[in-house]
Amino acid sequence: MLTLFHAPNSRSTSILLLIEEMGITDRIDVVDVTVMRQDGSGGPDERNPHPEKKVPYLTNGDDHVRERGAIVAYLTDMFPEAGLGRPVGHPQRGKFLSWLFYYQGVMEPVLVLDWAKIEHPALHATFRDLDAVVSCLANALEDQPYLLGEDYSAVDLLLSSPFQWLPDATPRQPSIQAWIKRCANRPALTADMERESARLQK
Ligand SMILES: N[C@@H](CCC(=O)N[C@@H](CS)C(=O)NCC(=O)O)C(=O)O
Repeated sequence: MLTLFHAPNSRSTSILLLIEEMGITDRIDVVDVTVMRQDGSGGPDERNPHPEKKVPYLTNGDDHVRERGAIVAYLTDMFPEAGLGRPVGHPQRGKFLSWLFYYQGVMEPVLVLDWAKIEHPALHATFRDLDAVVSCLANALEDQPYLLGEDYSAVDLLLSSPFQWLPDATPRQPSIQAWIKRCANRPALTADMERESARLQK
């Protein structure tokens, strides 16, 4: 059985949203855990098997998956019929994986460094900067509504997620703003928020 270790209003919320989008809520057991929050509240939860007590963390029997990009790849590969991934053999498999790894390896570090106002030539040489991330998104969205073309996919969900949380970080480019809005207007997002608030009230 698949189990997702989740903390409300955190990075694992995007995985909850993915599960909702994929229509696989009945295939995954969600366990709410506490995590150490950046404001000092919360704390590590003994029930969370993540080696650093972070979320999200997905287990499948003895196997486990950490990092959202990996969890997205794992679930979309496991449930290809949901249509949100690009399985092995699909002509967009490379683009799909590239966006997932770009998010994890470049985009999120750049967003955090920019938010923390940290600059260094070595960081720039490795990751470039926010302008480069914004151009990368703008180029992809120049003549198509979603990162992979006409259809929404799990990479749209993951790469738009930081802007749902940090609206102030939203780039000014109209194509990016329209894309973020399209991703935010998904019915699954409303359903996901309702589920999340129901869990919080329990
Ligand atoms: N790179 C990881 C980041 C996971 C992460 O940092 N999650 C935060 C919640 S937003 C967490 O669990 N923090 C608790 C801690 O640092 O102890 C991913 O994208 O999955």
